[in-house]
Amino acid sequence: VLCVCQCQELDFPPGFQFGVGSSSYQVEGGWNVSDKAESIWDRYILENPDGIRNRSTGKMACNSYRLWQRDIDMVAEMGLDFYRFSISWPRILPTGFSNRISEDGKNYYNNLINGLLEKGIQPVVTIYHWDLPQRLQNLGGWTNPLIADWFVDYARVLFTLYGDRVKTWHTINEPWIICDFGYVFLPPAISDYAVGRLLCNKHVLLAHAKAWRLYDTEFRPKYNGQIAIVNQLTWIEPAGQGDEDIAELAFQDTIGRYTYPIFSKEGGWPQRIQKIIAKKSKEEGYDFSRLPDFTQEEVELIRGTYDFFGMNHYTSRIVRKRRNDETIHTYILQGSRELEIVFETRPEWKNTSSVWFKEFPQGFRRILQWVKRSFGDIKIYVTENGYASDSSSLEDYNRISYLRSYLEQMLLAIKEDGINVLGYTVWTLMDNFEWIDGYHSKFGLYYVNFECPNRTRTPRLSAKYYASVAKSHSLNIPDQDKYIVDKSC
Ligand code: GBH
Repeated sequence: VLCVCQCQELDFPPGFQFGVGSSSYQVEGGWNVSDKAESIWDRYILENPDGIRNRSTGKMACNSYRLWQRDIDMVAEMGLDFYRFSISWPRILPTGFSNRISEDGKNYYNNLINGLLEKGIQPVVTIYHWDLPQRLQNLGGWTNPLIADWFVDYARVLFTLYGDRVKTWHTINEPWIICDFGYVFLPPAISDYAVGRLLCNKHVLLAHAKAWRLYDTEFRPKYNGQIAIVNQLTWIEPAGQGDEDIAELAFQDTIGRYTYPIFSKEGGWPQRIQKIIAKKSKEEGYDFSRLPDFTQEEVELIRGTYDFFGMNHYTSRIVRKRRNDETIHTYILQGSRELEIVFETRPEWKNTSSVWFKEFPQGFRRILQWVKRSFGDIKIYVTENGYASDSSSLEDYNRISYLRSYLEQMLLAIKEDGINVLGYTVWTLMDNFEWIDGYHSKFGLYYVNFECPNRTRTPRLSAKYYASVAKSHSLNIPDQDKYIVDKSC
C-alpha cells in the first residue's frame, strides 16, 4: 500500500496532464439570452419543478455565460493543463439544425477558447453533455435514427468553428445515463425502459461514430486533434461467492452496451446481452429484439471509432441476483431490471452527500484493470472524478482525502499494472447545478455563493491541494501537512 507521507514512488509519468471539468447546463445559466433555444433540461425544470431537489433550476446556475473570464482565471490559478467544458447545442444552433448559427453562441465559446489558450490552458470540449434542443426531442430525440445525422451536422459546425484551436474533443458524455436513465426518470424523462432506452442506445453509438469518422476524414488531416466518447464506469464486484458471472454480465449490460461496439475487436453488441434481450423479447411477444440489431455496415461504422478511452469514475457497487420479492429501480444505480440483478454497496464504504455515491478508492484501480482486460492496452483519459459534499466549507478535508486516495489508486494502476492513463480530470471546477440533486451536492474545488447575484467563487483547500499535486507532478507534495487532518501515516 502506498503511503503518501513516506514513499518516493509517487510521481506521475512525464507528460501526464491534469485538468478540471464542467458542463454547459450545469454552469452557464443564460438559459434564454439572445437567440438561445430551449433544451430538454430547460423544459423539464419548467414542467416538473418538483423533480429537482429544492425546486432549484439551472436558469442562472454559476452564470458562467457572463463570468467565463473568472472561470479561466480559476483554472489558471490552479496551474492546470486543460479545462474540460461542454457546448450547449441549443445555444449554438437555435433551430437544433445547422441551418442557422447563433452569433452570440459562437462568440461565447470563441471567447472562452481564446481566453484559455492565452493562459496556456488547453480547451477540451464535450460536444454533448445532456442539453438536447427541445425541438429535436419533439421529433423523437435519441430514439429517432435521424439524430445521428443531426448530431453530425452539429459536430461539423463545431469542428469548423473551433477545430483550429480545440485539439481534444469528447463526442458524447455518458451515453449510459442519457439512455438508461433518460428513458426512465432523467430528462427527457420518457418512461420507456423496454424499447426507447435501447433505441437510444443504438443511436448514440451511431451519432458518436459518424462524428468521429467526420473528424477523422475531414478535420484530422488539417488539425491533427484527438476525439473519443466518454463513458461512466462504475466498478461492480461480486457480492459473494458464486456471483462472479453476474458481475461480468453486469459490466456487459451497463458499460458493455456503450463500449463493446466501439472498443472490442469484433464490434457489435456484447453477445451474451444480445442473446438475453432477444430471448426475453420473444417471450414477451415482440416480433423483434428490443435491443435493435446492427447491420454489418453499422458494426463496421462504429467499430474502432476512438483515439482514446474516456472514462468518468466515481463509485462502486457489489452485485447479486434479485430476490423474488424485490423490485429494481434504475434510480441511484440500484441494478439492472433487464438482468434481474441488484446493486448494493458495502457498509464500510464511506457515504458522500449523493445517495448514489459511496467512496471505495480500490474500485478505481480495479475498473482501470477491467478496461485493459476488456479492450487491451489503450490510451485512457480519466475525464471525471470527484467528491460530493453537502457542506459549503472551504476546509474540505473529506474532498482532499477522496482525491488523494483515488489518485493513489490510479497511480498504482499506472505503475504496477502498466495501464496507460495519460490524464486526469477533477469534477468539478466549482459548485454547480448537480442535475436533479439541484445545488444540494457540491462537487466544486471552488465554492460558489449562490445567494450572491454575482455568484462569487472562492477556492477551497482542495483547489490548493490539487494545484500542488499538478505543480509537483506527484502525490508527494512539499506542503502536504496543510491538507492532511490525520497525520499518523
Ligand atoms: C457525472 O455523472 C456527470 O457527467 C456530471 O455531469 C455530474 O455532475 C457528475 O457526474 C456528478 O454526478 O438517480 O440518484 O443516480 C455521474 C453519474 C448519473 C450520477 C445520474 C447522478 C442521477 C441521479 N450520475 N445520477 S441518481
